[in-house]
Amino acid sequence: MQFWIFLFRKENRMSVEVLDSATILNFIEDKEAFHVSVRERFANLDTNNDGLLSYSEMLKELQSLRVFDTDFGIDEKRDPTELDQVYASMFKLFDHDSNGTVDLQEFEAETKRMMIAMANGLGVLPVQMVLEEDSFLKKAVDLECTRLAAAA
Ligand SMILES: [Ca+2]
Ligand SMILES: [Ca+2]
Repeated sequence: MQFWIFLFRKENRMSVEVLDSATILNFIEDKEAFHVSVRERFANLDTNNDGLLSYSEMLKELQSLRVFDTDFGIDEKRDPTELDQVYASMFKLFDHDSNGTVDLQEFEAETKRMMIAMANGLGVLPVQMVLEEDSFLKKAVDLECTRLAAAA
């Protein structure tokens, strides 16, 4: 099963942005910008500062995200048990070596994989999306804007 995460939360500021696959791929290819964003989010999630994300630390993040998956379409209402299973499977996706915690390397690798999958799904036609201010996708859009401004 393939999960797509669109990072937006009700309490955060949002904006509507237009993006296409190139916007996302350029962001990932800008290794420094991508790494800094990933590290920032990781640090926010790692509430006990041990350099690892436990299931409960990740759960808070996962619960605040809307989960889209390609099998069921957009934003299906699910019962809590089913959601727990979705969160557990998502945690396993991140925990590559199955040791019960997600380290920065695993977090970055999986975030990158998901964003590439998202870019492939978007294709070349730009789409409008509602993005949370501090989401990875918004950062990708901001970077693209800076790039375009610099080229102009
Ligand atoms: Ca931790
Ligand atoms: Ca691990």
